[in-house]
Amino acid sequence: MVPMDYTKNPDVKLPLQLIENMPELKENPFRERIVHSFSEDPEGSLSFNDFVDMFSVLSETAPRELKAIYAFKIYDFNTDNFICKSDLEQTLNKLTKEELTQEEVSLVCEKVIEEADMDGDGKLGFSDFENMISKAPDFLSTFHIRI
Ligand SMILES: [Ca+2]
Ligand SMILES: [Ca+2]
Repeated sequence: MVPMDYTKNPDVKLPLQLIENMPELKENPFRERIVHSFSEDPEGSLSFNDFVDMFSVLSETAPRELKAIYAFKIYDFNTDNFICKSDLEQTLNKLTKEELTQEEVSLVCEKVIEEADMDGDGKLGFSDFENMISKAPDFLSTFHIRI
């Protein structure tokens, strides 16, 4: 889909469906969220630059801070710039492949928020989130692409 001649700066868009099915992403439970976090349109298609950005952040050598920023965007399902209990529940359901009961998921999420919520507003802003991932580095392992 990408033309060989890139000199005229063509407007190439890669559709979400094509990207999701790439071998690097298709096993990732967050693939749709990941692609949407880098996309500038509601359909989730990526321009060539978006595509390059996505793989830079996903690469093992990307700085931790950058991964944290995108992890926050990816886990913020309703895009209100906070990670609330329902965002965490959706995250956990994906991470555990829905092996936990809803009650267990709910309890774990309450516990996570209780421990990470430094300013006590009941939800996680970015600095709360950074605090959480420093205690539970597994949250960033989503970004390890399997090749
Ligand atoms: Ca949210
Ligand atoms: Ca908070």
